[in-house]
Amino acid sequence: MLKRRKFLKALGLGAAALAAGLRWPVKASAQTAAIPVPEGNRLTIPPLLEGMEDGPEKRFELNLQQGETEFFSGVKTPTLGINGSFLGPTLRCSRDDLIRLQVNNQIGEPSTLHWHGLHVPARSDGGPHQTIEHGARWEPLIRIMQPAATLWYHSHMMHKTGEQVYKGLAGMLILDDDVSRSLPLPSEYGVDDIPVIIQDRRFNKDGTLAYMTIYDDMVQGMQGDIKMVNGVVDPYFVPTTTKVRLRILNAANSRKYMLAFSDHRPFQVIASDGGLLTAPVTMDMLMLASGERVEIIADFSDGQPVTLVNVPMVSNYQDSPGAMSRIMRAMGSEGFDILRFYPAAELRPSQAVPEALTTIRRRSADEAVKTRTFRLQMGTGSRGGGDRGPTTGYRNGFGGGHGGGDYFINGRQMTMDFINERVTLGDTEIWEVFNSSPMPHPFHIHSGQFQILDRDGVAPPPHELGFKDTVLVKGRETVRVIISFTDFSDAEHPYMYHCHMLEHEDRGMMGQFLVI
Ligand SMILES: [Cu+2]
Repeated sequence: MLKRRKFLKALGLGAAALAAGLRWPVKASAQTAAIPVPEGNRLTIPPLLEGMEDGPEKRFELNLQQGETEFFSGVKTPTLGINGSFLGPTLRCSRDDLIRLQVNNQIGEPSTLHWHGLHVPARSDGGPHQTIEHGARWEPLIRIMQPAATLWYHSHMMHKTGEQVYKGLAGMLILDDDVSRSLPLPSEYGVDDIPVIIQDRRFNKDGTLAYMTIYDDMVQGMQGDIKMVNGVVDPYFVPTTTKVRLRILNAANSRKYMLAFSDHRPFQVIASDGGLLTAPVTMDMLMLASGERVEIIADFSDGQPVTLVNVPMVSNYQDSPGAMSRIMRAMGSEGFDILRFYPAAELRPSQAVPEALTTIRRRSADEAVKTRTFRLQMGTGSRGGGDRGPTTGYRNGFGGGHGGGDYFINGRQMTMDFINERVTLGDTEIWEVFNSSPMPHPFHIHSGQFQILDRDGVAPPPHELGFKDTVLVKGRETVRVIISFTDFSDAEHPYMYHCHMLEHEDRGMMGQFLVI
């Protein structure tokens, strides 16, 4: 039996913290009132895999496997993992490295492994066309050609990405370079340089993971009541240094997180998806959508316990009959704890965060030779009509409105045999992404990193001025990004672009492009 009490406790803690005005209630013990007793489960750090030197190559052995994971003590949940039962090791390598990734599939069904954010030839990208059958091995050889960054890897199996990632096929990929190594940033993995992989899950009463069991899952993607970091439910971390670098990855299937510390303490954002920003940006709240990463420096020098929380947001979506209004009004409205910090009694002093981090040349719109437009569409029912497609609405039993259950880009759903766009090698282009639906969609482009030009004509905020591979496009918003297709020509293997809410991707909100 699942320990229901534990579930409720995990939720109750969040509610309590928020009721107290986003302040973590310090727990007093009988002996020393000042020292709080850690509650919950110690955060586990994914093992670090730096590759086996093999001549000019570094070899990484990655086994996709089935397993069982004890998210709750005494309850075994069937899961998938890479070299383990749930999630995978953190892969770490450097610019100019030649890495050989030996991926073996033992999960009992076909899968793929995509290197999210990595600038690689399309045939090595691990997208839906690089299927690895059960029992087979896939072995791309990749030259690292980009700056230091926090990237990740995950299943990208056609129609099954959501389910396979949900079960555990994901992990972090860290790139270093001379710039990142020269900076006095916290960089001791697992000590003051911490992967924070945020996900949420829902469980059945028998302890199995619940996937796509209610109507809302299809509309807003999978969202769970149980929040976890690095696969640990109700986690805490004990900082031993005054500053800690958190490499935060939103690896949730669809949930967006509005991140903040429970006492509103500021933090410094030092990197976005594609690597370091030019300078740290001080913030106290930050939105991270599925697929996005951010590196922040958190300061624990006051020795006080504090919690990384999700801040509840109040929706201004119109209150009207129908599922879309209900879902939109509820979306993001729940506050909860993500990761609690209990600083050690003695903290080793960290160096000050440098005022300058790296150099980034901002591109201007007039460098682009072409603008492509992408219209993100949620299927509507037969009441809607228009360009929303034939497979939605009443006929599928999902009613009308925007929540038809199928998703489109420019009126098409992704099919494996249709190339949507053809790009000329060497070109710089503007991709203008318009979200015709009320729901925000994180838009991800494979092949490399881009820069955000503007949102509805307005320049992005400072923490979005660096390189990105995933950008949140809010309801009815138009986001323009500028991207160069510099290196890999291939007339046969396409790259993908898609919504990173994985259930939207699996249900059609994806397309393919060739670079020729
Ligand atoms: Cu979407």
